[in-house]
Amino acid sequence: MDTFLTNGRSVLLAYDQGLEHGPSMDFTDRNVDPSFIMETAVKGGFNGVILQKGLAERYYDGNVPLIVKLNGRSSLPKGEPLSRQVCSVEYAVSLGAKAVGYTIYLGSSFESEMFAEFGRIQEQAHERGLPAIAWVYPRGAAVQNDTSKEIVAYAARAALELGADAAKIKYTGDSQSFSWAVKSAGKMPVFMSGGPKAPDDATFLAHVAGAIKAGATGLAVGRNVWQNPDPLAMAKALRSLVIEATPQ
Ligand code: FBP
Repeated sequence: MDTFLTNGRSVLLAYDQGLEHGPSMDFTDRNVDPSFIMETAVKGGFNGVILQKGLAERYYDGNVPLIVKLNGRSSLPKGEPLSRQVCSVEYAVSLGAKAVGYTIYLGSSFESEMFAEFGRIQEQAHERGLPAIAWVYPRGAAVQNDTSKEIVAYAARAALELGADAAKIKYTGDSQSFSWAVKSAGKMPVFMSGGPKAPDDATFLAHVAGAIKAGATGLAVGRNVWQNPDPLAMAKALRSLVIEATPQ
């Protein structure tokens, strides 16, 4: 994970929502353009940018480390969530990826398929010297509350035991309960997922500060940056909280 760290911490820019949610849900005339996101990633000093392979093929310019998401789904099918592999590790490497990402819906009746696929991907990534980052999102009829202390810690632990090099998990809402998830992750770095845009910057920054206080390595955030009227100002605030506050 060293490629993605500054002072042992990291702020990653996520931009795979076009497939996950559809453009009308999240995008404006400005942020629907992947070139705008690439520019934000570089000018904002992000430690990495997360793209699906189609965006990486057409827009990745090599100016910020790349993480290619290897699986994906749309928001259209209802029922138990399953996200299958759509890009190989080898192809991600050919696009310039320095890490690969994969979403596991913990608790879905299809979780075993995602466990198995991630297991293969993790081994293939390690053979090529790349970290495999797991997005672990508890979801499906078996999950009552996807941000409870217990379920977020379960997500972190599942990632550790499945061999992830880092896990991206949802914030529980407070630092103390999130610290249980960080503890459950052992030596594996934990990244806080951004989530829908917070009502104001202060609310989001308080969550970020809480996650860092709890021991998170950083965050992988999308909407709270590129839906902000001033994405570079938000990037600066995030770097200051996550990276520049870190003791050398
Ligand atoms: P955001 O910061 O915009 O929430 O991005 C993080 C992310 O994990 C994306 O990588 C992914 O597309 C999206 O959230 C998934 O969101 P959802 O919780 O709706 O599945």
